[in-house]
Amino acid sequence: MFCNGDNRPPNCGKDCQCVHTVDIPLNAIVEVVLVDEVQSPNLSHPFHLHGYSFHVVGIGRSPDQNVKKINLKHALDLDRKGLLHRHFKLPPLKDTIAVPNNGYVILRFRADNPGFWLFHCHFLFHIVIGMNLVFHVGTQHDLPPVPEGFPKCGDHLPPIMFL
Ligand SMILES: [Cu+2]
Repeated sequence: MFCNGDNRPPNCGKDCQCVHTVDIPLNAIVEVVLVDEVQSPNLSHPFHLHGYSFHVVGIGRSPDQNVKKINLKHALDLDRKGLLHRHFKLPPLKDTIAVPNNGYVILRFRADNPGFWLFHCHFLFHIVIGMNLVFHVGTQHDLPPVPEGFPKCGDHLPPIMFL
């Protein structure tokens, strides 16, 4: 079952388990804003993207000293006020970035590599509780053809022996 923040499978229930996918058109410019809403002291989630390097155009904590804990709503409010700054002069190119504890990070990349790409926190104990999703870039039509002789499901099963 596939899902995302706006769509859950019907009758999936409270503990819904589904593959979180975000569909992205091929060659789109993608901006991702990660916000650390559930702060643990001294823990910054190292987010890793497969298939791409991304530009880190923004990183930081809330400039509002009265805000003790950042959340998505606060980050969006800051962005509407122009207070989530983006730096476009030589932004570092990375495939992993630590989201600052009680902070945010803003990434951008051009989606020019079609396929299904995992985007996840690199702590295994966070992967298993769902801190990951799949960027689905392009369509099946955009994928290169499968090489001739490429193994298929079942190719590596041992032969059934008849006595
Ligand atoms: Cu994490």
